[in-house]
Amino acid sequence: MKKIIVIIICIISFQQISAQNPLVTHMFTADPTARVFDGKLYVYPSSDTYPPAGREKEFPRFCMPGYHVFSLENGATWKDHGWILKENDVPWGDKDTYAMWAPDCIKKGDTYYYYYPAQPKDGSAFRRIGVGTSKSPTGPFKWEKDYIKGVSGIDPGLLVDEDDKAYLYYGGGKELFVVPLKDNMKEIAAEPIKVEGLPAGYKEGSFAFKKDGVYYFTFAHGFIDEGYTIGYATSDNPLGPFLYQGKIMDNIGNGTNHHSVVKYNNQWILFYHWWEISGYNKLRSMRADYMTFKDDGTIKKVKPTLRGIGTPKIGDTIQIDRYNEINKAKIAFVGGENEPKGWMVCDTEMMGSVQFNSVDFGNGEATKIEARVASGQRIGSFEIRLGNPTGKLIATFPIEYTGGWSSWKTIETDITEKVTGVQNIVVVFKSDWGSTKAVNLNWLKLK
Ligand code: FUB
Repeated sequence: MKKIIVIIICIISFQQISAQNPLVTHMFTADPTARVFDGKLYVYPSSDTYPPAGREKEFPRFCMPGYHVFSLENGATWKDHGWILKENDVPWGDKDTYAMWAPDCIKKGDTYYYYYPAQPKDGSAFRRIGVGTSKSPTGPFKWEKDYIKGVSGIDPGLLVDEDDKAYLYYGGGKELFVVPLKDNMKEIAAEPIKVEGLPAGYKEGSFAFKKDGVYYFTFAHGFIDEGYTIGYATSDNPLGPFLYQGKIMDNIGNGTNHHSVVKYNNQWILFYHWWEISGYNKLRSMRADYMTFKDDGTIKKVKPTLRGIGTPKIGDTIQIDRYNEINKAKIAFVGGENEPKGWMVCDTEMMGSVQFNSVDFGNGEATKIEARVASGQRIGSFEIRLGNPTGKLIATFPIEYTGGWSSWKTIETDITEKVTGVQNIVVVFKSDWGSTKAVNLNWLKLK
């Protein structure tokens, strides 16, 4: 199993990082806390990795070496800014414990405060919470020499209110906690209190935000009969008590689902994690999907999608296998010695189609479209249409033999109509009736 996962990661480690789900494929990322700073979207996840050689038996649990930070560039590409903290650089932390669980980062004034849990070397708790400061959202951070006194637990989630008062939510177990912070953001201003009003059961992943004067306290919640869900409760006070409102996301498979919520470009987004690359729930990958509110302020349950968020523009890779709709076609993970590809659309039957929403054609500058294809036959074509499988035809690719079903080639054709604005595109596969494989398709790109 491990070998397979290693091969997959090697194969995809050269891929362009795109904004479809999972958000990045060159490393395992979990517990994504998303933040918008000065109009730009950042994600602060934890990272999962394999246990170090010889220590495999110690790590049926998570093996988490530290933190990267990512920013969304041009609305469609995640930039990895690299390591901002590794476990052995925690001033107060025990060495080689791989215990860097879910972090958060928040801005107050012109300073960024990064909060993270780690295992303390003084043995005083399972996890303590440390903090570092920076003048940039991507660091470097200056790490405080000691952990925040009076707080022990996991999953720090920060809220800075409109009056500039800051609150730290944290914990994992039957109870979660909240504590106001002093102005310096590094010390507690009162004794922590239990977050009141939450349902029974295991809880973790505290994350709070404010909308229209209402405090939303969101948390991961394990129901005995249902497994791990994301729930939320509301209050008119950041310290509670809260009223449980229901689930934001149902259980999507056994294991954890740590999340955060952010408003970016006037759209609310839920960040969360799953493990589609590894197939193993301790090697996770961060994801994002749009979230909406009902008129009464309650949250509509979010369904996980492959498509995720973001709007590819001219020059961006459109990962068509991260589809909104698929009909008479499938997707599969694919690799090859010289061909890192990730997933592809395959088993494309006659009149099969795959739809990918929100592609930005701008003011109509795109005149050509590229496709990464592999085909073991030469009959037929595939078409690019707008809106639905019979919508306006804007481009046609003849199918050509590329050397086989895993011999990949980039081909190009003209866009025959001027297309503007954000459009949903549909690829329609045409071969002869009875054929179950017109072409394998990896990605598209407007030029
Ligand atoms: O990633 C380790 C732990 O798993 C986090 O702290 C929890 O929220 C859960 O996602």
